[in-house]
Amino acid sequence: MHHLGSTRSSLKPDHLLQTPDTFIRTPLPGAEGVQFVIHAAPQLGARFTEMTAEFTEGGTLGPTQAQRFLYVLEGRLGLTLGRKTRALAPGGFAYLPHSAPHAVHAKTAARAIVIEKPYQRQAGAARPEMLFGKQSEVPATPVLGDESLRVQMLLPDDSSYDFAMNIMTYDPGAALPMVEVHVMEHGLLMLEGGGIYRLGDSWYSVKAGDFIWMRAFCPQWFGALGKKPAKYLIYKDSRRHPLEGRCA
Ligand code: UGY
Ligand code: MN
Repeated sequence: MHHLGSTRSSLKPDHLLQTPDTFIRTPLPGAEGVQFVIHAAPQLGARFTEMTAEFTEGGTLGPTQAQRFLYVLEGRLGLTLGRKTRALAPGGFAYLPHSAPHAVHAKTAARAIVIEKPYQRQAGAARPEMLFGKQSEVPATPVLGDESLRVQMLLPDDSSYDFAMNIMTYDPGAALPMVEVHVMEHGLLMLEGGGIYRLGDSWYSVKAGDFIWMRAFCPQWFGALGKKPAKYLIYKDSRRHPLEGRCA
């Protein structure tokens, strides 16, 4: 089926909307039986990487020097940590601090979001701990008192961690209360439902499966449309001074 050159995907200096019809898969070193869709990377201007790892049954992913966050979208993964193995099913997630020895293997064909970021140390902050969880067990809090817009914080909100991973859920018709413009950058995967995303001076219809990258200070707003809630998984860097690492 030809799309005659049309797509909802769009790349602008301050954002990327990457829709599944434009995904290109690639193998990467350190993984066997895994194809990656790279959504965000330094080549784009991002200071982290975000990809979807598509595992065949038995596929493996080795360790990384950076911090790594895994979120299972489909299928079952096993995470080997020394002699222990942890199982991750859809909605299951893991945070692995930088250089944490581990390996991932697919118990079934599986898809997972993989985020990697070089760790920014902060004087006085404790080292971040390895962490595991299930999306369904993380409490949801109304955003600024709005019960129709809820946030689940998957990582602890303390200065050991230099990024946040949140799930935001919008009931149909719910919207961000303001256009946000902030120093943090975002990587966002639409998990369910859809709506309208404002990015810079552009408005896009977006739906489950779409990926969005927002550069620091990209004006952003979302309103949910349709008959079921819209849900997205969102990365943002956090709790570090903007000049950190930039002074000699
Ligand atoms: O936490 C955030 O910055 C979030 N509210 N941004 C967003 O959803 N685009
Ligand atoms: Mn934001």
